[in-house]
Amino acid sequence: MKLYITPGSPYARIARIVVLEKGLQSRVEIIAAQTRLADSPYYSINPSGRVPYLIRDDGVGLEESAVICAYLDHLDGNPAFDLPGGDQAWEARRLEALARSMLDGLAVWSREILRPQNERSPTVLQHEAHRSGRMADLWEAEIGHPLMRGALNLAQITLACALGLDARIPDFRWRPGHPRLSNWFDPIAARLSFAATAPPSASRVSGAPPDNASQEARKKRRASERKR
Ligand SMILES: N[C@@H](CCC(=O)N[C@@H](CS)C(=O)NCC(=O)O)C(=O)O
Repeated sequence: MKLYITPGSPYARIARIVVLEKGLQSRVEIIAAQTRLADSPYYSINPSGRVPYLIRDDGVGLEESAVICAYLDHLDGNPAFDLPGGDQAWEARRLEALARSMLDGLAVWSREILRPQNERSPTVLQHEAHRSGRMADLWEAEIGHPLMRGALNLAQITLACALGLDARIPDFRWRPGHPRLSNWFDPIAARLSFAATAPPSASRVSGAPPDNASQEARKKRRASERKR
């Protein structure tokens, strides 16, 4: 199978984490796709141009991280990430939807800061910054839920991938004021599957326009190097 990803995509990261958690590394080849590029050769593989995208062994392609994760999880006939039984299923759905809602907002924010500075919308940036603050408050209250504490599930993976976007969004500083969320995140981020899929920081993203602050810092560094 082939799993198309980009190193910074949190949705692709969710699928990559499932590959590692399920021990599917030898069956799934991870391929970096070129997204958001006019005439990218990737569009002939996946016309939507989005990642993650899984090409199964029978050649059929699957979109959507949730669908891909469910498919990968069921390959061995022993799924680890299915919904729990009874009323807990609704709780699991509710929590996963909340995590995805936070992630969706952060994905918009991270996309916006990758645009050239003169194309970034201050309205969008502010809207997403405020949304992320409200969602961090909400999760500070929800993080004690038993489903967020027990065996790894998709709500936990999705929330951790959302919080991990602080590597890509310098202004997404969710830790202050959220000690319970912070304590929850650290051990999950230390898991092998999370550490191995951590996104590159925003400044290392190829083609990412440097923001004013880092441009200023770079100018100062060059000036002081010239003086030496
Ligand atoms: N709902 C989708 C979202 C996938 C998505 O938006 N992926 C982004 C990367 S984070 C993408 O491929 N963007 C490229 C584009 O929009 O052309 C999922 O869960 O897989």
